[in-house]
Amino acid sequence: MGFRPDFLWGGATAANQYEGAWDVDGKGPSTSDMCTNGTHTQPKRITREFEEGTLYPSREATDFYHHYKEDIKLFAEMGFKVFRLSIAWTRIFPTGMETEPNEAGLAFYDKVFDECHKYGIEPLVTISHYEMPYGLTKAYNGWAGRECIDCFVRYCEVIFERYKDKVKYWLTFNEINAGTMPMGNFLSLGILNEGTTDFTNQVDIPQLRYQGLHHQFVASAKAVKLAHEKYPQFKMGNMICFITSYPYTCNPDDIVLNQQQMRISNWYCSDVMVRGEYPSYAKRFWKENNIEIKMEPGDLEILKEGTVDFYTFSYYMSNCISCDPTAEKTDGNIASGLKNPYLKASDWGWQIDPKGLRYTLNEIYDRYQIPLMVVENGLGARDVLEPDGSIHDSYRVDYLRQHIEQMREAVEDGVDLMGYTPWGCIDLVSASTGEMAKRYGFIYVEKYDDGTGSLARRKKDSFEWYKKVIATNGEDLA
Ligand code: BGP
Repeated sequence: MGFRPDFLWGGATAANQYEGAWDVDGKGPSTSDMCTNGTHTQPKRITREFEEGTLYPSREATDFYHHYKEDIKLFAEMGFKVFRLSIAWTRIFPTGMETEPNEAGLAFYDKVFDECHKYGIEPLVTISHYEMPYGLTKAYNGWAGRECIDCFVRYCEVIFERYKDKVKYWLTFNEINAGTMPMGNFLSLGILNEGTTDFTNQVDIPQLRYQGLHHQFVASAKAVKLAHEKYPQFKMGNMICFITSYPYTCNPDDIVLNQQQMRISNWYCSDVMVRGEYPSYAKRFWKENNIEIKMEPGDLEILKEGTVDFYTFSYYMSNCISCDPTAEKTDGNIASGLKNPYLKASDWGWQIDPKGLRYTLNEIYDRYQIPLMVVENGLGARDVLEPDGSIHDSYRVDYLRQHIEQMREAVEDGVDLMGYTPWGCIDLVSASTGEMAKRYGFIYVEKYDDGTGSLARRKKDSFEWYKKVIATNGEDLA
């Protein structure tokens, strides 16, 4: 027993947090380019126009655009079998509405994929990871507009055809279920309602969010169907931000409340994408929340025809759900939850729960029985760059070790697990706060919250550790 011999060890990144070069070679502004930086306590802002003198961390990020050769070489040195990255939609279609793609943008990813293959690294591509053309926000209020479906499908047609011999694994939308949470408005759906300024406190119209999600489901299913018909070698996946929650007590009210929470925030999207239809509980949820999904003839058929081949998810933390309004709260990934007295939390209040990963893998596999992949996991922490250039991140090694141990338990429980790509394998900008100080990487990048830094890369202690983990296929975690 143990991880399968062809287990896909690697790391994960996203264009909007890593690439930089936000206006280079014809790239258009994306939704993430409109976000300022923030901190744990000071929310980042969404600006409608660029403000002179304001720092936009995605603009330069950690500049993969000009460092891709160096970075992929370092990934290869760790022994990566797979590298998860996303394509910036705005490099290919700067406003999202062009009919012809931007050749310079396409050429960049050709070089990146060629570089990966040089080292035998398989790219795993997220088609839209927390960014879309800001032009689509201005024109249609993002995914609230049905027009985005055709724009997305056109984008997929172009990249599928261009990279058909270079990319086999594709994920349509990063953490698509972010759209079930208010923060997902701009982050994941490009919806910017009148009055929104703060990223963490957006003006929320659930009707628009769930309608936007419907459009994403249809767009995703169309892309999957196209891939299956034209490119049988492709493997198409969904991607869910899995926020495992537990009932705070055995009070049946807590149990039922938690079931509802798990359904809407975790299962709703994957039930559609894996089973090809809305779940039985959707109708009541829509009714009780005054949501009316407008569908066009053929939508339900498309959902049926475009189901994914494998299920991927991010897992960082868990939280608790209670009907007691006085229960103590804590922060978390995209949404906050209740404090679990049995768990410790990161400096950003995300509760660390390795066993929750085993539990989650089993729950997902029981439900769908298709191959799974953990495409994000990791510890956001403040690293210290020592005067001699070393970074001693034993806390990160502890976190990852405990999660890999629990993945192995899940494999022994019978879960079909394809691979593991820890988040931010090289330091990049935080999605929730826009900070550089919240680091996840095996590789440190000299870039700081005030926008300064040489962008030099340095190996952290976790680099050598992860290299050994991969070399032993997860046997040696010491
Ligand atoms: C996930 C996102 C990533 C990423 C990660 C860590 O939700 O898919 O884009 O950034 O979380 O979150 P943060 O950067 O907020 O620490």
